[in-house]
Amino acid sequence: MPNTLSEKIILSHLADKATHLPKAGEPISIHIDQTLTQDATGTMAYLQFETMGLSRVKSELSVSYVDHNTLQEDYKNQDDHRYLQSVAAKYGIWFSRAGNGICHQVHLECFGAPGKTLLGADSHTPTGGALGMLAIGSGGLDVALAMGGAAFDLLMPEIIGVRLSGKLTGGTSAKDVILDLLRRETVKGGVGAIYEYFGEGIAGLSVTERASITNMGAELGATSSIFPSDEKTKVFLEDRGRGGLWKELSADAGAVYKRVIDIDLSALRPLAACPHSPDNIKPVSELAGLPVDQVVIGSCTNSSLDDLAAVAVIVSGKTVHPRVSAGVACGSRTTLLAAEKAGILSELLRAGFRVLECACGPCIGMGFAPKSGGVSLRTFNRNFKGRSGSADAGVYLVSPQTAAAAAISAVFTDLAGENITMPDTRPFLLQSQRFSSDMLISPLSPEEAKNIEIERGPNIKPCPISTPIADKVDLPVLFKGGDNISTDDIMPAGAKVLPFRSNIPEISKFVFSALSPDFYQKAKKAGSGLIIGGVNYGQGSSREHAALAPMYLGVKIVAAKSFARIHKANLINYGILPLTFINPEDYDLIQTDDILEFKDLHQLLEKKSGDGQLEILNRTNGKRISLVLQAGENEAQILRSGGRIPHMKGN
Ligand code: MIC
Ligand code: SF4
Repeated sequence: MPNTLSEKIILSHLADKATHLPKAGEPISIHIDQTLTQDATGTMAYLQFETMGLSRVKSELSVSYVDHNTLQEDYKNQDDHRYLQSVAAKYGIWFSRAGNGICHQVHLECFGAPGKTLLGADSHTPTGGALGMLAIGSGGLDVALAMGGAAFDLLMPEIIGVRLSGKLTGGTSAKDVILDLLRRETVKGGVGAIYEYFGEGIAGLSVTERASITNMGAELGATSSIFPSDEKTKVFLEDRGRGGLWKELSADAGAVYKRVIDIDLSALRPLAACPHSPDNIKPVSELAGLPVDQVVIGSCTNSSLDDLAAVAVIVSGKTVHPRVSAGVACGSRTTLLAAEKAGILSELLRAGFRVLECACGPCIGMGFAPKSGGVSLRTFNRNFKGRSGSADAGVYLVSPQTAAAAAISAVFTDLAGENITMPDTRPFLLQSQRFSSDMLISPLSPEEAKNIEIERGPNIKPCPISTPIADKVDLPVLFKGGDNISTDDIMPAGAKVLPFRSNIPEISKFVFSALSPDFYQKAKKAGSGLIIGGVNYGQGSSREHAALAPMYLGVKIVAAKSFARIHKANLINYGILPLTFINPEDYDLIQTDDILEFKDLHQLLEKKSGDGQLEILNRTNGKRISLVLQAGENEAQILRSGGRIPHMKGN
């Protein structure tokens, strides 16, 4: 039976060696070769790993990156970095120092390998799919378990084929491919799916262009995205001194996809994701002339050397418009060094770009916020309301080319059809590769690691543990949200909140702070409660704090029309029941502050062999509502124990 590339990698990594391919939607467990964490999710992940009592990680390769919390307004960020560095030294983990770059870019450059599985505590981990690896984002606890040697549980994804034909034309870029897909598929179109790219059009895309596409597959809600490993992959790996890892990988001839989406690259035109969602897509031609206040190049989506080169070519000899504030945050230090050698960096500086450090920076609201009510064009992947740091700013997600044109003209400018001649950047990249390992600290030998003391600053607090839910509970509705509530809505990021990522009692004060400023007080007063959501509840980031902090505040249940994959797994890991409305219109029968009565919950969680259905009563209006627990038997047991950690302790 011919298989897709994703199926082949899954088959070779199934924990229970099966000869047949699992059906889409069936629970599967896969062996994880590599893991990654970043500093904002890593502290909790390693606190959990420490409790496992192992002397060393069991994964083939694990890397701990520092790229999110690098503002260091006070001791907190640095304390976290030191904690992470000492944990890496103690447990056999690579450590990428602050300033070395964004986890996904550095991992692509230094560690990613075709055919491997990668589990990362960051939703954009699928960036690695550009190298033909199966890279999946998850909560930190799942990564901790994978470092401990456990297989990763997920539902067998549907494999959606994306057939690329033709060639990108002047003014368009790989970013427009993924924006076009977001236009067609929406932010929930990929839940439970892997997007697998094939067709003659892929040969024209470099690995870093492919990485812009696989990176932003996260915005489709997809489990992952993947490209074949071909000649372009070989060149990429050889240029980085890792050619020995290359192997050719693609789908078998005649492989069957759930469905196939056709994209003709030659027909694409520049696109923009308009405020406040990555799937709110418009052609740049429709926005042409709209004034722009800020332009930022960077993030894990678009900060390769060729992205910077495209910007430099467009702004060459010109100056950033006086009405525009322009910045560039390079994805990796090696790329920045290459940009310096190629004269790209000096061209950007000359034009008036402000050079930020090689980190997530403005993408996660860590500085460089736009002006009030400003229009910001960013080459990033997310534009949720308020994420930039200015609540009323309008953030548009665009290609480096579109961003560069706006930087000099101060208006949206459609570059479709423009002849942009790109320089050959490869020699400069090759010159800089020898620096790539300078800021990576390799794992210590088990002997050396024995003497390492973990450094624990005062802001690092233990991970709280939840208690099992009672059989019968009356819960007040603490918050009711609409469709596509993001984890940024639930647990905001930004310079003010991120320093508390290793301190759940403190960070919990910010839960729903933008949408429901009194949430914290209300939850504290009630002692326990539930949240109501619409479709795709918990979309966006992998931050388990969006489950952990509500759990800490007593949230026992989230009832929604549907859930985003990673957030649902995080809810289960922390003992919060994710229940789905059987009739979506029942959502209208519940309002904030209503009291809902839940009965026979233990039966629901113990039997689970049943259909998982539950009828509840809204005591405030007397209406009955039907909900279902869509979870496997193992997940139901985890919930019965009050979460994964108490479950493991119980076993
Ligand atoms: C994001 O882009 O939202 C983040 C910040 O990288 C998150 C991780 C986090 O919240 O720490 C993600 O994408 O998972
Ligand atoms: Fe960092 Fe932004 Fe990428 Fe998240 S999306 S990893 S915050 S650059």
